Amino acid sequence: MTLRKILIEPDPVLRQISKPVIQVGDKERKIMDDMLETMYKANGIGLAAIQIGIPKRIIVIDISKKEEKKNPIYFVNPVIKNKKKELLTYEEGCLSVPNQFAEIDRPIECEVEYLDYNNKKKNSKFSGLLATCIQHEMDHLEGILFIDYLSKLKKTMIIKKLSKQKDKVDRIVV
Ligand code: GNR
Ligand code: NI
Repeated sequence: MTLRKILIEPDPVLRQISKPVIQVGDKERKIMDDMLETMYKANGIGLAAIQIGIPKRIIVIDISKKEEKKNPIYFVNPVIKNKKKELLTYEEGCLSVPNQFAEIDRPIECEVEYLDYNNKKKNSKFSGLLATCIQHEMDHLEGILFIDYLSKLKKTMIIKKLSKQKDKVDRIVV
């Protein structure tokens, strides 16, 4: 497994639309292994492949707590088949939008069709934090970040802050 670098907004790659995977094979499994390692290291509960610069429709999620057994879920080519009208408000964060948080409303439950780690077709229902997380990750596949749901002013302020931090880091590196 290889630790990958997580792209940070504003990075145009994060705005790309990810492409479907034809079949889940060893190449895709290696990407999922790397994504999971990278996500755990960053203390995240989900990661989309585009966040490590790979524009494929691949997501990994693990919402298990530190003291619990790890419980990774792998999603390839996920499609939402059904979602509840009822919404859940959750304070979201994103590894590509570091240290910024905002309350976002999303359907409290959703049914998702996807391919798993072994290329098996699955159809499962998810609710609560898991449903929120899946929808957050599926937005990444379309180049959407949670800050896109905020007011223009809030979004602009966050992007400005992140750009400044990035400038600083770049200067140190150079
Ligand atoms: O680690 C993460 N936490 C989180 C919290 C609330 C809603 C969504 C998330 S996903 C995020 C990791 C991430 O950026 N995934 O794309
Ligand atoms: Ni994210």
